[in-house]
Amino acid sequence: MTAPTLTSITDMITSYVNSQVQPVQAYNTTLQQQLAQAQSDNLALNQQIASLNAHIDSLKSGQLPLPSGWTKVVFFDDFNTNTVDLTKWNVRNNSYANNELSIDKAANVSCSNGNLIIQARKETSTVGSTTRQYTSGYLDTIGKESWQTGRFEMKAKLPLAKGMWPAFWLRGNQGLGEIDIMESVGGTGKTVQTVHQSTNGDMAKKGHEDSSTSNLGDWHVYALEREAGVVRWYIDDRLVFTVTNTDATWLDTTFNEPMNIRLNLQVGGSMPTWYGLNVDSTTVFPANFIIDYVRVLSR
Ligand SMILES: [Ca+2]
Repeated sequence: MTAPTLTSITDMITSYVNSQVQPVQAYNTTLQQQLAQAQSDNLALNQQIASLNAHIDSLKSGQLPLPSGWTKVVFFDDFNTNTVDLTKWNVRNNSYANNELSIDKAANVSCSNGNLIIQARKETSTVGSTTRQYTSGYLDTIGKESWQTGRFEMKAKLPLAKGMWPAFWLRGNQGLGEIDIMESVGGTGKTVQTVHQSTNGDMAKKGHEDSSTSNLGDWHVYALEREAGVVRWYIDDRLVFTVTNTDATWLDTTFNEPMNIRLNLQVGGSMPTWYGLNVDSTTVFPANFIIDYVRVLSR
């Protein structure tokens, strides 16, 4: 037997030490990576907490968060009242249009649990020589408040019953231009966004049909931004349609005046018929168009 040399003993010790140290170093590296990940996660969580706290503060103060670039609330109705605020809205009673099958009644417009409810009912109603089999509701801000530019928002649940025609729209105070922020026909699963040069006759229009929003019976925010030279439509902050004065040379001349807000629910009529989804015996009544809030923002 050969006696171990000093060199071989040193090699053995070095090898042994390395075998012990290397796993520790590897473990240390893993720990450093986990620490870095934890610090990153912590940073992200803190950012989320800060964002949620800001949201809670805004809710406590009665203000919804403002979208980027919009700094002032110039109109807001959260419908936290027992009845419709008549300083903000006109509620139509016994009005009707030729392109629908309902008569608008003030009794079909109410506030409950912080929401505005426009209810379509199957009931006979007569105004003058006109008798119809359905009633519904219509509000507007005519003569109260109007705006030429701004961001117009509504958070709402749409009625999905066949033949329902809820709408959130704008009309010029004097002219015949119309901007439909949101129209929908129950049963289509779609919303429609349109700007009309005129509602009288067959004049120009630009429109879009959006089918990318799932379950229109749940809460969604429908918004429209009108500024010089452009109109933008949003659903839940997703830009769905834009019209500029290059697309529509008549845009700025048509909407060169303040516009009032219209909110209504029609039963049957021209648009449901166009979709082949007019109201019929299978339509379930009552049907509710439920609105959490309406607001107008300025830059
Ligand atoms: Ca509300």
